[in-house]
Amino acid sequence: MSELVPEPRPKPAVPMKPVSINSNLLGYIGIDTIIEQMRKKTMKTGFDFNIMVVGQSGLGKSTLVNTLFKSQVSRKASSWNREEKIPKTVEIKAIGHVIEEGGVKMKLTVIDTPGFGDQINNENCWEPIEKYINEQYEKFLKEEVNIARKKRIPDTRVHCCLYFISPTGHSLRPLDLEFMKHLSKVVNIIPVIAKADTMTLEEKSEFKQRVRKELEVNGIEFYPQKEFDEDLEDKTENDKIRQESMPFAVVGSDKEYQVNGKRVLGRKTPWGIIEVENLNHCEFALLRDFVIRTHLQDLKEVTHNIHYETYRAKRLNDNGGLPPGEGLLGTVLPPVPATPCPTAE
Ligand SMILES: Nc1nc2c(ncn2[C@@H]2O[C@H](COP(=O)(O)OP(=O)(O)O)[C@@H](O)[C@H]2O)c(=O)[nH]1
Ligand SMILES: [Mg+2]
Repeated sequence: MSELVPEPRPKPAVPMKPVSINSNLLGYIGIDTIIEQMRKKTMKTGFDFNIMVVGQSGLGKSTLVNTLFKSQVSRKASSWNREEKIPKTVEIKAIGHVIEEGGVKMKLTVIDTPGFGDQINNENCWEPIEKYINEQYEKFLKEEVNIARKKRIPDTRVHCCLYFISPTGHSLRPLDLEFMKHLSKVVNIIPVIAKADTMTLEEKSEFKQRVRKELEVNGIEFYPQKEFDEDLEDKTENDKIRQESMPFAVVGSDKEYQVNGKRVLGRKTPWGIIEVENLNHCEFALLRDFVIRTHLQDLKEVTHNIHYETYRAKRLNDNGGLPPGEGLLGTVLPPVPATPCPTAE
């Protein structure tokens, strides 16, 4: 009997080291080059990422949008130069910006919303926000069921919703609880404590603890949701975030000051400058890193696989299994395949 000799394999375009003993024995297949292939694809096409800011009027939502665009996220994007005073936000408004780093393009869109809770009757005041979120799912679904569907569907779905909490030091308002309860069913909610510079360190730490407790008691699932931890590593990492970091206490500003010879984003007070991106001063940089550096892909996946999927299933059920759209009823259409979450769109 002749000995089994592994066939010579074509040399991979990107040589990578075999990772396990098994692959050593069988010869190198090149499965691990998928990472490089995905990287190249993402570099070519780029990706969309959409953040929404929601909360009571005057909590600094519009300021934080500017902070995000002016901070290190987009220093590389030279065209951002919004110096004018922020007007009161009166409608839902999306501000988009293409940011490029290391050859990868991200189209970051921040959706600014008008404050709520100012009216005498605040009943159902989450409806316009929920409507906007669902409209984006509907747009995506319509594109998906289209016979001649685009190779890459533009993604306007809200991947993460920053919910601004007033720095009262007291309990959450019933309206906050109601609002988050409704929204957490349709979108990834990340609670943040606004204007953290108005609290002392002790107040901040106590308030963070209290908010966590109240969210738990009221059964509000914020992101990263426990039930979607995929393995022990996820669980350990996310437990720490859920039990210690949340809700991030942030400070926003779009003004720059000179500190130790460096220009920094900050708020000038009679006692000194609060540096927005300094971790000793507030948790803005922590929040930004959490959303962009460590959890961006997961936020996109949970949006696609959980929130969008729930919407899609409900929509198709309501329509007797047929894709949505009045004109489509009664027409023979191909089945709607569930698309995998686009890693490299
Ligand atoms: N102390 C403090 N004031 C802030 C902060 N962020 C924004 N502001 C101020 O709060 C006011 C309302 O801000 P704005 O961004 O329009 O709030 P929005 O209604 O939530 O969009 C403005 O005067 C801001 O300068 C912050 O982090 N700390
Ligand atoms: Mg505003």
